[in-house]
Amino acid sequence: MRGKDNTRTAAEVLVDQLRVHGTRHVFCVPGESYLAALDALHDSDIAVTVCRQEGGAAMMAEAVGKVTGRPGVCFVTRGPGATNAAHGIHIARQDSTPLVMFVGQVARDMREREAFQELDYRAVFGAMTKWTTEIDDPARLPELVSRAFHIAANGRPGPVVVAVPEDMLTERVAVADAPPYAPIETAPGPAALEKFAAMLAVALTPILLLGGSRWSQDACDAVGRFAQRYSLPVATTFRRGHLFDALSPCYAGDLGIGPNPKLVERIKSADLVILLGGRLGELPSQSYTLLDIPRPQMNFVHIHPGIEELGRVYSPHLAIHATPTAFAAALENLKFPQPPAGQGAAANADYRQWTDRPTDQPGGVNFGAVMVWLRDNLPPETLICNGAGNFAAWIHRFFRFRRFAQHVAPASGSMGYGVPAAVAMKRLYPDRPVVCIAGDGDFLMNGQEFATAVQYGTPFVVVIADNGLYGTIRMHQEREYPGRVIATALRNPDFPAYARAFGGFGVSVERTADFPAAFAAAQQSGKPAIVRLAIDPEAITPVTTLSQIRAQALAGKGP
Ligand SMILES: Cc1ncc(C[n+]2csc(CCOP(=O)(O)OP(=O)(O)O)c2C)c(N)n1
Ligand SMILES: [Mg+2]
Repeated sequence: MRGKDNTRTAAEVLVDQLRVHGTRHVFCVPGESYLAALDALHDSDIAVTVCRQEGGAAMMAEAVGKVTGRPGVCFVTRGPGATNAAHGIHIARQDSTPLVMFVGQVARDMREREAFQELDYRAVFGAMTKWTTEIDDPARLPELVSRAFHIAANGRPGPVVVAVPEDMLTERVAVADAPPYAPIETAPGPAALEKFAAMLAVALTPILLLGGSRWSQDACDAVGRFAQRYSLPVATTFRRGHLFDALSPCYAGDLGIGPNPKLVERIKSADLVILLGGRLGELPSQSYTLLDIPRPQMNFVHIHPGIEELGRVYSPHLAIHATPTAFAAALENLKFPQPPAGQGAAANADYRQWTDRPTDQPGGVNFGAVMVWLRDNLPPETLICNGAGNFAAWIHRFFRFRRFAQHVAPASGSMGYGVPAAVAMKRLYPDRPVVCIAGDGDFLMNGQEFATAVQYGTPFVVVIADNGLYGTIRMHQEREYPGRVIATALRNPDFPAYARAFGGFGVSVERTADFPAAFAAAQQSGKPAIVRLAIDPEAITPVTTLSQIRAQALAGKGP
């Protein structure tokens, strides 16, 4: 509260800046290092979600940043809190997500003594963030928090860490609020657009790859219209399936782990590859084998909002420094000297053949059939959240994303993301259905946030593909060291009982045919729910079994 002398505590100034910049949600684990900030939140209209582990809190904030394009915000305490939260910071970095994390710091007069839980945040987070700072002077809070939001959200978005010493937060100061930050759009210039149109006009086998952040539903729609107008094949890169309507007649499929070999061939033999928004990192580039480095073998156009990404790995024939939102808007008015040859339908036929029907699988539950049931029965406003593991291969192959930000999952391949993301989505959009799809390993990495879901009465369904394995790693292990199993088997808890112990709903499914009823019961419970699927460990990918991988590896190794 402002005093008669027009002063506020630094903590109040800080929380007022969050409001100015449009923050609606804060995720936290409390600490004595930032009690004053918590107290300032007490009287604000910002919704606070108290979590069970800072990794969960940071991932929730990251998920908010991912779907809104505005910085997600979390608060954590010093040393152990901040290092727990590093998991979410790394995801924001790799996924280009705007995130601002505030860390309580020891009092200013104790610094440099290695006081209780003291860390040098600039040193610890320097390599992981776009910017890390510590605010000593409460009068500079409006300036520096404004800078944090601008840096996190603009160019290639990413994480910012702001340390706030405990004693600084309680100082009183008379200072004016900053104006709200606004996203800065970088638009393509006329010369670049002309060159782009000329390259596309003469291309015989062009393909458009979508990725990265700084998208919106409008931008996705504009790209969709453009692609259809010219029957241009469009693929989405790893974990960015939501950037293109999978029912579009131009959709060429998901370019991530285990993609359709025909899609890989189509890209390799394309005479023009247009990469809009993404970086084409290790996973979508198939371990950097798709495009030659530094000069791709085909004509290559790279459009990215971060100037530092253009020419970083690939030296493009045409580099355009623009946000996907601004570039998509420019596409609406783009005129071609002649329409390019359209192969959208052929690419889409390949995609449909790859994904229409689930593959055969060993065991009672066919996870592909479950995914096909979910895609056919969930309304398009459903948000799908997941972390990492082989189970996600079935999502990428069989689910069909229809809307922007419908898929909330880490391109960084980080386990443990699905449950926190689902909590965050349900806090943000209480009226939208949310489904978390998890592996048994993946789920327990942040399964404690199931308690947060129960605490806030945020019902969503977690579908756990329980194969009793860190399956991804077992798969690699069998390939590299066939038969020499170590550290990849899991003895799991009774997942439905776990759900019930937390105050949720739980059910186990042993046969594919029982899934629809179990899922319906989970939804109808009105509680956070777990549907545990008994997955045969042999069903390691949609196309191969563990035994086949082992046999192939043994055959290849020789005596
Ligand atoms: C935080 C984190 N730790 C470790 C890994 C390495 N890793 C990738 S997948 C995986 C196993 C996933 O197991 P599970 O969730 O059960 O899925 P499955 O592969 O069995 O389907 C591991 C350990 C990772 N990606 N992220
Ligand atoms: Mg598993």
